[in-house]
Amino acid sequence: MKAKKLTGERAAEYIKDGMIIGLGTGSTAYYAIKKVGEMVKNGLKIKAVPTSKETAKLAAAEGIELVELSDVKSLDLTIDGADEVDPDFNLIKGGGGALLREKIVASATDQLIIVVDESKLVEHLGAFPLPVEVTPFSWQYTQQMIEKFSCSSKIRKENGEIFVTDNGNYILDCDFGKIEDPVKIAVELNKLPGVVENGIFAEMAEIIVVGYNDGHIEVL
Ligand code: ABF
Repeated sequence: MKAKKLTGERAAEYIKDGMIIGLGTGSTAYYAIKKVGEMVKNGLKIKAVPTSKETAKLAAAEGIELVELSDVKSLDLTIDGADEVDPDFNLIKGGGGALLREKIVASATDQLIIVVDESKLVEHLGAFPLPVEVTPFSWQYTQQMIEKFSCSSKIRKENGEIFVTDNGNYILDCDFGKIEDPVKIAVELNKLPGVVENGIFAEMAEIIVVGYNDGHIEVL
């Protein structure tokens, strides 16, 4: 918990007056949002695009002014979490179910800052099952197509029911084992008609802020 808090707060230091920023989703991004709320109360003038309904609610409660991505040309920076980070800063995201809006916001941002605790740093992506957002229509057929890429997959459930994303879609959590070529898999998956988006964020992150359990922070 301490590592997440220190990491989220350290990332918020990159935010300057007048910026338009993206706000991520997850328990580490939570601390960044709380810190931004404190900075806004102390006079910081920013606008923010949330990456989930949950983040929108939290940010609004902190007094952060929210805008639609379509109302701004681009974002100066986005602070978001991740489930895995490899040495090339490729990410697996989507454990929180917000990957589609997170990737749209990340693609519109000049500087993507990822906040993680040390447990998220990996040599190769893949130990964490890759979340893939699919349309409810024909999701079992889409699942069969995805599994042709030598993976096993499970439909994500919450309280026994199929989990529905903020966008009304489903998520398949796909176990590829060690992912040797994340860029290739990300491209191939998105060619499948029933796939909306996948949780590989390849070559998008600029800065990784890592929090360690002993309390120290590293900026990669
Ligand atoms: C979010 O952060 C998701 O993409 C990811 O699943 C989640 C993980 O964050 P944390 O471990 O900080 O809750 O952006």
